[in-house]
Amino acid sequence: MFSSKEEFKAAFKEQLEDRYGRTLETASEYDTYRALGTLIQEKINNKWLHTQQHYKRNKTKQVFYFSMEFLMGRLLGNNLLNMDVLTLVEEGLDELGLSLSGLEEKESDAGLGNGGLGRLAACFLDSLASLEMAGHGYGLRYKYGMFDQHIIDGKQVEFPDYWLSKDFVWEVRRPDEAIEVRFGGQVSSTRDKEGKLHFKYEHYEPIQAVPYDVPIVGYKNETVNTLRLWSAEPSVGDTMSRAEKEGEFGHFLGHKRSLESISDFLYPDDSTEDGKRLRLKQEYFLVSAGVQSVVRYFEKLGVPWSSFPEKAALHINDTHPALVIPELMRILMDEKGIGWEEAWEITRSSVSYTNHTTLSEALESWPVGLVRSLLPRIFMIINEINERFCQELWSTYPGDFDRIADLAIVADGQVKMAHLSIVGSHSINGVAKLHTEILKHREMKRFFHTFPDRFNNKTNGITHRRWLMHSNRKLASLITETIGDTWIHEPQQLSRLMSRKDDLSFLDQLHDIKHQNKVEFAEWVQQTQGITVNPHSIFDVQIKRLHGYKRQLLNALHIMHLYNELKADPAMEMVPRTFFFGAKAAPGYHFAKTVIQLINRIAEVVNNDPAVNDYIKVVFLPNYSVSMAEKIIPATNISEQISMATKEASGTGNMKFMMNGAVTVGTMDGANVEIHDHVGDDNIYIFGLTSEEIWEYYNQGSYSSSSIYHNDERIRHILDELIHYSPFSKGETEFQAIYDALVTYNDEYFVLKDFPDYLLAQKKVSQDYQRKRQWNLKSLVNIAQSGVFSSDRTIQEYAEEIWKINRVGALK
Ligand code: 26V
Repeated sequence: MFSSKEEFKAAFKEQLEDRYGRTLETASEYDTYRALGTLIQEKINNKWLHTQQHYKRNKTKQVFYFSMEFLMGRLLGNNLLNMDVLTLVEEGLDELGLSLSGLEEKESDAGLGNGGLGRLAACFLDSLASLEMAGHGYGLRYKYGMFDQHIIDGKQVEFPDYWLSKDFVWEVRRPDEAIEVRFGGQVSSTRDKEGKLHFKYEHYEPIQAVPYDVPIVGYKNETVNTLRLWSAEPSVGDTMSRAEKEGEFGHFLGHKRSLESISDFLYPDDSTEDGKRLRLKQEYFLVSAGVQSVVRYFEKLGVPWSSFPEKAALHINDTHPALVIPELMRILMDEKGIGWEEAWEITRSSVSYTNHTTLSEALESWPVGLVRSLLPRIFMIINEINERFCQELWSTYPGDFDRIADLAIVADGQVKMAHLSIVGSHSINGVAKLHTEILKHREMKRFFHTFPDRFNNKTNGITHRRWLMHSNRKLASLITETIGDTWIHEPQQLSRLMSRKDDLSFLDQLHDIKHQNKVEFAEWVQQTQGITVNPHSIFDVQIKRLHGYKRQLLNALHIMHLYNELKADPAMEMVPRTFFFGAKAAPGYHFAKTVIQLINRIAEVVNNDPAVNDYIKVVFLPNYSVSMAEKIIPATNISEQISMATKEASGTGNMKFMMNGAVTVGTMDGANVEIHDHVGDDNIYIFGLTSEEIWEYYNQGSYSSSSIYHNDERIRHILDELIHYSPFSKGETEFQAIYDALVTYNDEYFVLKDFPDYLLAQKKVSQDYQRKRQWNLKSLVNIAQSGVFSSDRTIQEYAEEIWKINRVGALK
């Protein structure tokens, strides 16, 4: 790398001049960002090449993590950190009169994901490389990532995120490794002399999948893995012949456009599955390109097919890439001549599946007609998998029609992707203990009964390199000064901070860092939003997708209640609080959009009322993203994790906040349960119904939100303000839908039921926050106990128990 600052500065200037034709004086900030990025990329390339060679030479088993989403965020800072040149580069730039953080802001966020599932994939890649494990990501190179959210007149408006309009300096296009993916057409079969069936696939539409590789740099080691993003392009031969046949350039261009559209954009809806043809095309495009490239690599190793599972693990991130199963079967049988039984054994032993949601509306199923016409051969294979599976069930549970219909992969004219994923893999995991228990004993109960050994838990994690070392450098330095740096490689060593629990000066230092982070964040809010916030107020933050079950509405109703209280009693004592929200709603999710509108209306009312705005402020931060999360999390006091119990599979934001010393207000849901186990009752504010209580209400059918409305004066007051004339409704009817959901349609997510308990928890927060020492101790305990939520722990578990891979060890 660079042996000194001087060497770096010289190389940097040379890069700027030779590659971009600019000098320090004439370069724009973007030029300097690009020069720095490409310079670092060149340094990475060497390690990248060596890592690949090492894997090949040693025939190392490799993990291929198939995911429709990789929410990478920015890579510059992370790569500098992992290459161990962050400080050197920062100081070098400083001497040249440039600020690293300024340059970092020039990089666009790679927002190729919706939320938790996509960000988890990104954290996993960082951990795999940092643990010196051979694991790569396979995804799509969407031209447009997650939409840009603007708030106009208090409402969400979506704009396309053309993130590639600026060069993505980290990618390397590899046209020579392009792969053909086939859609449509017909399949015919013939029998040879031995009676073996052969399938012929004709009249299909070929599309080229061109890989763009992004290096994934391990922390201070020699490992550089690959995130391979596939982009759709017309197949050259096919377009030439079409142009000739049709003799018309216009047709040719139209055709080219329609092919390329496959990797055009990320579907921005993570709440409902709506069976769009283009989405299925995207899924198969990723899967087919990915599996073919794995097979191509495997064949070069020159080992027998039966050892495929010892050389490759194919992991599917939710059911979106579940077609990996029939695609691998197709290649093994149709292209490599392997018989069904052996192909099935190889496939099942190689594939593993993570489930990320139990929400039935998000479970994927595809109409049979669509799968058959778009993927005729794949459909035949899925049917055969289904037939054989149902036969097996019949011999285990003879006559149990109900069970077989319930478990079938193809039923009611639909292909059920979760069923395909379970039947075709050797491991199925949930993402937090509670979630896995719900899968085993409720949502997938019958499958668990059939395949008990396949189910296991892998509680999610987050990379402490991005989410602590890079985003909160002051805190990371204090930790290292206090307990040394072993925690960096073994994050569970953070628990050694507990030895400082009675050390007042240490607790003060923690407090000071939090305060400085709040001041910096407040400045950013002032500059970007034009809102003045008081850094001495409690920073109370809810940042995540907007969804009914996540209950941003509960938070909003709490603020309305505080407002009402302060208006009724201006002398009321209140600890000042600033409520921050960041949330995108799926474009077609009207209810979620109405909640965004309500939050913005509350902000308008509260922030403009001098009678309250010394005590309460509300800030809706538009266009929440990975890089915004990195700014706000270090400045947070209260982490809102208030989903209705049973609904949030895990949550990972909860872990990021904890690691940065925020205290959680949360329900016993997802990984909150495990956070509570680790920090204990005194260091988390748990409220609300438990999962058991919720099931009890379901069983009894005994929940009545309207009786709560009628009996709780506070709730009635707030809800009436939504529909009658009030500062919040301004006499308009837009919030009627919220009132109806809560009162008329019996409050699907138990918002009203949990409201009183939530209020009590928040009261306690305000009281406790004033006792500075105790509060700092809570913050300390959260940091000290957060090590277990590093994705390094999660990845070690996947590696040992699912993928059966080891650390590769130092590459030389
Ligand atoms: C769902 C769908 C439905 C079909 C159409 C496209 C689409 C795209 C994304 C999704 C994702 C829903 C699943 C998800 O993001 N789950 C979240 O996963 C996190 C990581 O495991 C976990 O922490 C969150 O609790 C869980 O909601």
